[in-house]
Amino acid sequence: MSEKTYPYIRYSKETYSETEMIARSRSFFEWMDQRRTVREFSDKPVPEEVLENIIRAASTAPSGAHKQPWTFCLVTNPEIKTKIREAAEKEEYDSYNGRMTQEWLDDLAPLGTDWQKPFLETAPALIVVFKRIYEEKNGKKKNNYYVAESVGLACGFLLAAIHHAGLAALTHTPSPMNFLCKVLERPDNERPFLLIPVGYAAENVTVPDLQRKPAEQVIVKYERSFI
Ligand code: IYR
Repeated sequence: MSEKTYPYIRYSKETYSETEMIARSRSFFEWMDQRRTVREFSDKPVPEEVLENIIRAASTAPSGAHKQPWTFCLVTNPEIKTKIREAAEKEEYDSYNGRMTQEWLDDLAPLGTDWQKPFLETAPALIVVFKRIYEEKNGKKKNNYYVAESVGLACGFLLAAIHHAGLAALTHTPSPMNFLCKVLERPDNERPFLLIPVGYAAENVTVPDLQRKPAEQVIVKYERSFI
C-alpha cells in the first residue's frame, strides 16, 4: 500500500428498525418539502455564529479527492452588498433586455423576476460561493476534480442547513458573475458559482404555488426480477 494513504479510523453509525427508517425518511422528506426559495427578505440581522455553522455544515459535503474546492464568502458589510447589488443589476438589466432568449423570458414570466435585485441589500447576509478550479502549491498549479459536482453538493448542504436554522435563501445567479471576483477581490483560481442571500423571510412573503414532480416522474425503478 502507498505510504501516502490516510490512517483509517473506525466509523460507526446508528441504524434504525425498518419501521423507524420509514418514519424518519418520510418526515425528513416532508420537512425538506417545506423549503421554499424566497425573493423578499427581512433586514433583521442573523447571529454570525448561525451563518458560520451553516457554512460549516455545507463544507462537510463530499468532494473529488477530498479537495473541498470551495470558498464561501460571507458578506454582511452594507457597502459591499450595495456594490454587489449595483453590479448585479447592471448585468441583469442587460440580460433581461436583450441577452436572454424570448423562450427563457417566457419560462421566467410565471416567477415574475426582473432585473431589479433589492434582496441583495435587504438580506442581512450574502453567501457568495466560489469554486476553486486549482490550488497553487510551491508555484505549481494542481487542478481540482469534479469541481462543479463538489460545489453543487456543498450548496445543497448549505440550503438544507439554512432551512434547518429556520432561515430562508435564494439561489441567485446573476449572469455573467465575474464582477463578484472583482468586488470581493478573489484570487485567480476562484470562479463564482452561486450568490445566496440568506436571512429571515420577509413578513407576509408569498411564494409561487408551484408543484414538485411526483415520485413516479423522478424515479425510474430497475427491480430484481426473481425469476
Ligand atoms: N439570473 C436571472 C434570471 C433567472 C434565471 C433563472 I433559470 C431563474 O430560475 C431565475 C432567474 C435572475 O436572477 O433574475
